Amino acid sequence: MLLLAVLTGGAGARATPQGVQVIPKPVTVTAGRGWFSASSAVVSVASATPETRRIAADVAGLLGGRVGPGGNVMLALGGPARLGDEGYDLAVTSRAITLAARKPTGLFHGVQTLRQLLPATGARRIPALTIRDYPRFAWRGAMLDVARHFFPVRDVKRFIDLIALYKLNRLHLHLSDDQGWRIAIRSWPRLATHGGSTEVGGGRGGYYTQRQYASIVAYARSLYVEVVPEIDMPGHVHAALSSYPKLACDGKPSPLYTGIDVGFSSLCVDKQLTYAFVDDVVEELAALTPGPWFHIGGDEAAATKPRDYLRFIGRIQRIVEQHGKHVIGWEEIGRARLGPDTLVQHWNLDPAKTALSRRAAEQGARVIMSPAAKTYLDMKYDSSTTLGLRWAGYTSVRDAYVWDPVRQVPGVGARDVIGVEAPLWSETTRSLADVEYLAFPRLIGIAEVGWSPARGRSWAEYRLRLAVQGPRLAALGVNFYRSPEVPWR
Ligand code: IFG
Repeated sequence: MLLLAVLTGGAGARATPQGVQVIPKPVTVTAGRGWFSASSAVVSVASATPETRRIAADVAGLLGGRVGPGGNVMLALGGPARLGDEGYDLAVTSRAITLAARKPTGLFHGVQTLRQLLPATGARRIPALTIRDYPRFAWRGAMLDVARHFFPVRDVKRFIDLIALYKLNRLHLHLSDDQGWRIAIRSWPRLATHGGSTEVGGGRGGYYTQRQYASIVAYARSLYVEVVPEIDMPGHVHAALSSYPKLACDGKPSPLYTGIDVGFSSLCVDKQLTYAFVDDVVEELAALTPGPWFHIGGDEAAATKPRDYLRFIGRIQRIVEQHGKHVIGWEEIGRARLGPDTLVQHWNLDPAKTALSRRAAEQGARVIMSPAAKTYLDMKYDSSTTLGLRWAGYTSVRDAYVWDPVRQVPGVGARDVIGVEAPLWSETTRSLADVEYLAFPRLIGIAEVGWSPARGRSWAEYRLRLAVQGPRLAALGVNFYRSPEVPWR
């Protein structure tokens, strides 16, 4: 037993049976005997609702079987409180599969595990085992910057498909910035028609109609991903000012901007019009967003006087709350007095700025960890990476995996951290292929950081499991970076 304990990374750790290479690593995996042959699968659901029936149909599709009564694959709602809303119990024997969870979300996550227990190619069979699994953090997200470069609906839905495979449950859409405004607002139509008409490098840009945005939100929800919209304020607003010069303090018209500088634009804090504008935008976007959060940005407001920044952030928090949403902001909003249930997003390298996450936590806010040196997917992998930036340093596949969210910012500990999120800023990514190259495989490791227990996680063990994802990503046509750090299968 001692030898086994040593081999499996610590006394009492359960052996991960050979061949179980799931990412995120489940909380407990116990090997069984034999294999379940998927060819004879009939999937039944004990607590039939439209939602659980849809999941049953997904499982039938996955196993190449059919849905029917009295089957050998049983889905059921129920289970111990320990599973929470997102966890599941999975049992596979040579004769049957049972998957139980307290909520459909948990069943969905169990299905993602089943997907990975089936080989990418070859015999449709699953090793007998039992798994009890549930996430360490509630917030496990990715951010797509659709403002610097615009990505059409089909690209966003493809990105959602991929993040859902790894049990991520939040998609933060960075919908506005200096270079583009990407969501139609009926009461301020030029925001999209003018503000969305170009992008970094001068391309044709684009924007989502409200119907298209609603379809992205609905699609994400069908994969148990909640969309978080961001309208970045008071900085990062040049596209809005170019669309409506009266929003600028000097009221002067300005051409659209297609470069990649930051920190040069600001809404006019002194004008009442500014708050009417914010109220109209938040009202329309909040009505299209069933999720409880609205991200107000708040980063890099170098063109806003500090005193004005505090006043502005104070006022727009109330506007967001009046429209029934909880505020999220980049950690700079920690300078202001924060309302209840606020989330702040840590990203900076500079300790003077990361201290703002601590100040926010001291006010009761919870922190989404997006440390730039670990999670910024637009950072180059290494000097050979043509895409991406490097202001936060090179970020290898290993760098994106070997970190703990509760040990990043002094004074921001386990009780303050709600989870993790990996931003992909699109200054240098012009296509979905570019996005996939920078996001994969680093986003897979960040998904494990957000889901799996800290104890027992190690790069030496993880990189072998990641290697097995290679054929799966290839089969899905994902343009992932075959990092030399990983012994790809
Ligand atoms: N910082 C800016 C982003 C983007 C990024 C690129 C934040 C919160 C650098 N703000 O990250 O708009 O330009 O890596």
